[in-house]
Amino acid sequence: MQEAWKLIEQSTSILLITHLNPDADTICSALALYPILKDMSKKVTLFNTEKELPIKYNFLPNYKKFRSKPPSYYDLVIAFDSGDIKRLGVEKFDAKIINIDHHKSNTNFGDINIIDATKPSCTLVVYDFLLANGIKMRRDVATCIYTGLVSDSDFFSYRGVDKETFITASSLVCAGANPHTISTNLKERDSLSKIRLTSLFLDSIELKKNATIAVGKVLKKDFDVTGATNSDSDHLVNIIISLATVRLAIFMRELEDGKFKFSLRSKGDLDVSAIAMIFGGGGHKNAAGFTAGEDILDEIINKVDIEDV
Ligand SMILES: [Mn+2]
Repeated sequence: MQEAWKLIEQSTSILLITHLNPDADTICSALALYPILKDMSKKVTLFNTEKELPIKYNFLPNYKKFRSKPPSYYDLVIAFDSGDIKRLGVEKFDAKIINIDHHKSNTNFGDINIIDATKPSCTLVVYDFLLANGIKMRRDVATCIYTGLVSDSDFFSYRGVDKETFITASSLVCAGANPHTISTNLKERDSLSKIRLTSLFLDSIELKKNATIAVGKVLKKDFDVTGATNSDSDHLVNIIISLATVRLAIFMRELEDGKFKFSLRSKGDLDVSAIAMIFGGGGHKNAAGFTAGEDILDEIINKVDIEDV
């Protein structure tokens, strides 16, 4: 962490890069570091390859400063919440990379890698990074770190949330993060399009292997009909893992090229990041994803060994 800080101090123009289909965690990790680097008089670009970012995060400080084009010159890249370099949507960088993440499957693609798979969010790795380098917590930074935390842990419910998490959350609230405001912004700003997409998804659900596996999907045309955006489908996999008998949930979203983005969720010891890695993806033990053709669905269902419930 000190080495990475030194690298930041030596740099003049820094690219903060977030992953494809950005979620609150990747966005908030970059936004947490942004004002700190600006205070150090660095030139800083908040970057995501996507032209239109999810509107629901626009309550976050500096969110509108995100750009979809990198500057012509930068001498340091900091990547957030991305298990591999591919997920950033950029082939190659002409500068050193600091890789900050919490995915167990991280490929250590950076020149410096700050990976802590015990953390429930990447923003908490950023939190440790700031504290390790003597940065005092402040309201705008705490708001971003707290938002990434509650979003990625589904409000303190996933694996990796422990005593330490609550101590950190408490210090973030002390620094000015407002749990109610953040929660309202994350949970109560949905579009009707999202609810209509959810309805189409519910009709697609199928149960397999004695109802231990649930599969549901949304097609390109479902987005066209409802007007929903990609991020409007982020919650769908959680609906099917909520079924009592289900131990593996498979959500499929059709992409422009006809392939599918697979999102997997599991309960207990079933390690879905291992499954995702077979197909070139990655993630966490109970939440992972990858991209592939529809035909590999049967392969997963046949391969996965789930004893009868
Ligand atoms: Mn994350």
